[in-house]
Order: sequence, then C-alpha cells, then structure tokens
Amino acid sequence: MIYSSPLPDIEVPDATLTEYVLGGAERYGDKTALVDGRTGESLTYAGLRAAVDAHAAGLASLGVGPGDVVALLAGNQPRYAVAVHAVLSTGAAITPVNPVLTLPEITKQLLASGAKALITADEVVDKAREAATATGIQHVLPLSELPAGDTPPRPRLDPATTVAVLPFSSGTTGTAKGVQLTHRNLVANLAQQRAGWRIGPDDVQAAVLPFFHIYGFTIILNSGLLGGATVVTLPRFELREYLRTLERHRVTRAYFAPPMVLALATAEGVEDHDLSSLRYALCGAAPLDIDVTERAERRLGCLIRQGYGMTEASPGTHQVFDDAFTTTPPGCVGKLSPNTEARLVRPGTDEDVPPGEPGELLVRGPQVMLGYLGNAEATASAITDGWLHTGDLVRVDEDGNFWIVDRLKELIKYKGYQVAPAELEAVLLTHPDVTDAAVVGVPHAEGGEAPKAYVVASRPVAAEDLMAFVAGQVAPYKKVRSVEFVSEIPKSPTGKILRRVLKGTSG
Ligand code: AYL
Repeated sequence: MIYSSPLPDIEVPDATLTEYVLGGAERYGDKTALVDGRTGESLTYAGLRAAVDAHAAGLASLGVGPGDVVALLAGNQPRYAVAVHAVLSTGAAITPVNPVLTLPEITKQLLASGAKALITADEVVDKAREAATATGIQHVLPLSELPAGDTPPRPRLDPATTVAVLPFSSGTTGTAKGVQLTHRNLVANLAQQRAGWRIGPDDVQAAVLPFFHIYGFTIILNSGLLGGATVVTLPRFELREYLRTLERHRVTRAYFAPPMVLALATAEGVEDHDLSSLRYALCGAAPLDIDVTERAERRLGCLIRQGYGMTEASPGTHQVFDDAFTTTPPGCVGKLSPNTEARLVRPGTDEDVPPGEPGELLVRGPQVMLGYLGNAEATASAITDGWLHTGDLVRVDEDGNFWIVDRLKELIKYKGYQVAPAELEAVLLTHPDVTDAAVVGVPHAEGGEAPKAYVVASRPVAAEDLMAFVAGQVAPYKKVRSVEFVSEIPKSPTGKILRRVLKGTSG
C-alpha cells in the first residue's frame, strides 16, 4: 500500500539551489532580505545578490570550484546566507559545521567531508585555524573578510548529480555520515514546501534555529529568501531577546523546536509582548507534546503545527498547508508533501502493515538524498528501491494525517539536535575502567530526551567522573546526563546492543 500526497505533483525546477532561491532577488531589489536580530545590521535582496556574486568571484580565484567542499563554521547571521550562495555559485558544496563542536569533532567532519577551505564566523576563528592546521586546510576565511572579485564564475552544473550541501547525520544507526544533498534535492524540497506553506514578500521569518542544521537551512533560510521574505537571524535562543525580536520586527512566521515551545508555554513575561503579527508557527525536529502546544498557542495567539522529515530528505516529507492550518489536528505531523510517497512496514521487514496500524515509515520522493558520502553500504541499507527508511514508527489516520508513535532507530534527540549513541559508546570505551557501555535516550525535562549510559566497569568508578570524561570530548548537547552501572550489556546473538531492553528497564 502506497500513500501519496493530497496535493497534485509539482514540476521540480531544473535549476541550481542559488539560481532558484535568488532568482527573484532582482525583483525584490531594495527589500530587506536579512537582518541581524542583535545588531540590526541588514542586507537587501540587491545587496545579497551583489555580495554573492562578488564573493563567488573571490572564492573562485582562490581555486574553489566544482567538486570541492567548503566547510562553513558559523551561527546564524546574515553573512551566513552570503557565504552559502557564494560557495554554491562556484560549483563547490557546503558542509555546515556546528560551531559548538569540539576541535576533534570539527576535525573529524573536515576530514570526512574532504573540505578544501573553511569559512568561519569571526567569533570562532581561533578554533577554525586550529582545525585547519590539524587537517591541512590552507584557506581559513572569516565571514567578514571573504575574498571578493569582479567576474563571478559560471560553472555548468547538473542539478541532479551535483552535491550542494553535505550535512552530517547518523541516520538510523552508527555515527555521523555525510549526507549528499544535490541541488535538485534541495530545489525540490523548497518547491514542495512552497506548494502548501506559501511564504511571500510580506512575511518576516524569525530564524533562531541553526542554519547549520537542515531545518534552519531549507525550511527557514532558503524558503524565506525564495519567497522574498525578510529573514531575521539570531545566533541562539534566549527567551527575552527572542520575544523582543518577534515584536520589534513584526514577525509573521515562527519556527520552533520543542524546547522553545516549552519555554513559551511556561516562562514568565510572554504576554507582555505584542505578538499580534504572528500568523503561523511551525515546529519540528522532535516530538511535541499536545498540552504544551496548546498552552503556547494561547499565549502566542497563534496556532502551532508540525513539520516532519529528516536530514536525508532535505528535510521535509510531511507538512501542514497554510489553508489547512485550522483543520489540521494538533499533535500530528501533517500530510505528505507533493511528489512524496510513503509506506508503513513491519519494522525490519518489507511487509506492509494493515491500514490503521503503526509501521516503520518509508518515504520516496525527489528530496531524498543521493546517498551517504563514501559509504555505499550505509546508503544501501538506508535506501531500498528508492524508499528511505526513516526509523520512525508512524500511523496515518483516515484524513491522511501522519502521527509519530515512537522512534525505532538508535538516534537520540536532545533539544532537536542529533546525538548518536554509537559515538558516545566509543568515547566511553576509551576510559580505562570501562569494559562495556551502551547509551540510550531517556526522558529529560528540558531536552525532551537525553543520553543515559549503561556501563560495565572493571573497577569502581564514579558516575560523575565518567560523565566528565565524556563531556571533555564532545559538544555540550551530546553530554551523557546519567549513568547506571550494570554487570552486562544485553546483546543479540550477533553482538548488537539490545537498546529496547535497556530502555524498557530504565526508570
Ligand atoms: P534530523 N515529531 C517527532 N519526531 C520528529 C519530528 C516531529 N515533528 N520531526 C523530526 N523528528 C525526528 O535528521 C524523527 O525521529 O532532521 C526524524 O527521523 O535531525 C528525525 O527527527 C530526523 O532528525 C520540517 C521541520 C523537518 C523540521 C524538520 C526536522 C528535520 C530533522 C521538516 O518542516
């Protein structure tokens, strides 16, 4: 049984991401494209177009071009968009890096992606230089000093086969892998989103969720620029500053991850702000509680509905449609995007579940990645006959709304960020007193879910010491937040950790 979108198929434009997203830039001319919510510094559409062309020329003169990968280590700011589209205009791909990663984590991504240059936010330039030295990268380019030139390159690219963005995701198992998203994948997803979530020049988008994650990149930044909206950037979520930004810039569309909705539902002072400009709010990246949603909706005076997808799908596969905002029940993740099909199968099999029953969601569409970089085996287990395995247990109701029931895959989501248990287990196993370890996600008030380690120790060791040991090596959002000592890690006959058994026993 194959489910399809209620919307008619759309034509995917045959263009590169930059051609598509900035195609209207001339038309929007003096309109503000991006504003730094902190400093007020802004860039018009004409200014964005000109900066992209100038820096594309500068990057090309350094030798950046088709087949290359450029890393971008930065938080949200208007120049982020300039860097992305300048790099893409040379024909190279971007690998977005989270600036809170530790030096070894950054180094690992730079090596895995084969990055040739590193563009960095001015605040983290020292860390960037160290990472570049460790990996032999020659060019470290601060965002405020990108090279400029006169003649923008005009590479001939095939959108269907040229990788544009290389984010890292652990998918359903193992550690982070480079996700090859082509120009066509991203253009398709923007066009799909646009068929139902219609951002226009009158919209103002609050962009606090990171552009280095695919949600911020596609759904917030590039969707906004494509629609001719104004994108207001903030580098991190601080409630007061966020509320002031919504009010000051008369934001019409807000984008949340669940912890933001929780903060808006519970914190003091939300009602002191005039949020009457807000028309639509979208939440995605992790499960969202219905009660919390309704409390936040009452305070914001605006409905909140969900999007769903994954990095490997550029990311959107399910969405809410503007004209169905009020009729879409809270709690579901919406309906299938145009050109997108779904199947629900018994986990681990290719067998459809009976209608109405939950099954593992498989999705197919033009937004599904080319594959994992240099990892044919992982690609082959993630995508079979064009069907991407999501690792999510899902049901669909009679109206075609999809509901997430559970997450079957290993992945832990802390505040919507990916945490790969395999990565933390590998760190724990390097501790001299640890003989075996398994990490699972357990409920966490602020993060939604957080890593808990089950550890077999060879001699007495304090839980705090183990947590500090891990914390010293990983980004803060990946920290192990509780430890339980056990005599043995439950495993299958083939040696696979039985995480469901551990989850079932954890309080
Ligand atoms: P990744 N509810 C529950 N779980 C979700 C949801 C949701 N609304 N959205 C994403 N997930 C989980 O690669 C799910 O387990 O991409 C999924 O497989 O970081 C995993 O997160 C993918 O994590 C939008 C708005 C997509 C946001 C997103 C988030 C993409 C996160 C489309 O319109």
